[in-house]
Amino acid sequence: MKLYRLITLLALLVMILPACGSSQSNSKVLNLYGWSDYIPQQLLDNFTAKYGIKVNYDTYSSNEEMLAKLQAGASGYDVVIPSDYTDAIMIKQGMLDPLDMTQIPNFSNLDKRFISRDYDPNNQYTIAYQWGTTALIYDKTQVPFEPKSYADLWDPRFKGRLVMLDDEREVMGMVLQVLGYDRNTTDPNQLQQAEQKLIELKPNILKFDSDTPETSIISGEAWAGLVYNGNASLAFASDPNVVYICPTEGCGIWFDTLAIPKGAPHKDAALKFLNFILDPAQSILISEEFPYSNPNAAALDYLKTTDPTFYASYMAFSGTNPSDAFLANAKPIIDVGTATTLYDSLWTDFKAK
Ligand code: N2P
Repeated sequence: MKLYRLITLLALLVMILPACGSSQSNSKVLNLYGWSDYIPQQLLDNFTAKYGIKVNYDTYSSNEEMLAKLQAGASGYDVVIPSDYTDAIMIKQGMLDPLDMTQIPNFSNLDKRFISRDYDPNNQYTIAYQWGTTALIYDKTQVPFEPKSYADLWDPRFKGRLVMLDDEREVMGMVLQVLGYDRNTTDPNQLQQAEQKLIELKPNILKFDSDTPETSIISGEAWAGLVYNGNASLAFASDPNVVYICPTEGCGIWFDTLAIPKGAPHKDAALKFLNFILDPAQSILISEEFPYSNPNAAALDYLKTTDPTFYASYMAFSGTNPSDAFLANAKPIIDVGTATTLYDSLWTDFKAK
């Protein structure tokens, strides 16, 4: 009799459990919140064609914008694309859901250099999306002299000719390096000096643009600036006179990731999407349209055979395939804890001036 009851109970559970999780097991929608100009529409269309899951893609232009929106209570997103230091913040604040790695077998396609990094040591919450550097770009046919350091950007001959990322940590980090300080300093005095130094750069700044700064270089309006590697790669693809260097002070290095925010309504779709993105044939679509550095080793192998011309240019350019010498001087942004609010307020103050 007891055994009979147990069997009945188990049978009931088997019937009920899938029903409880129905929105979790067969979702028809995926709400993606990611950087702008970063995920090819073709990849999203391929995902929809394969799984019948429609993708809504909302974009942001900085980690801070994404974080502020989620902290203000925006819910409903299934996948976000934070950078390393923002992962650290989100993990600390309990904003991400642990990943069920059994659902992401393509994780093994990643180059070992991009797993188990310090911001998420066991890849409990994140997988690598793209990586890259933040460094100095210039058009050698436009610049009045050959820039070698960030300090050169203050030269008055650059008046109105610089394009800068609208990225508070990268720009403040750059100025701190020019002053000889750590790009992740938490010292209020050093940070204040950085704001002053940044104010002195203002006459040279044509515009702040984190989405498509390469367009200002390509049009010739801007001659130099601070951009992400993918922007430099796009500029170089359209104008081979574009140079991208890690200057004497050093440059930035970053690792962008895919993660699932806590409370994501379509977690099943999110896991499918994470695995799909790591498929080599999908992953190379990213490199071809947005040439950052790709952490997917299997995808780069695939690219070598399917698109050898593009592969050769990917390997030859410092933006997509930085040399050891380039990387030797590259330092990441890290979470500065409570000093974040100081960075925020100095940046806001500077932008308002
Ligand atoms: C894409 C920006 C890449 C993010 N538009 C750099 N971390």
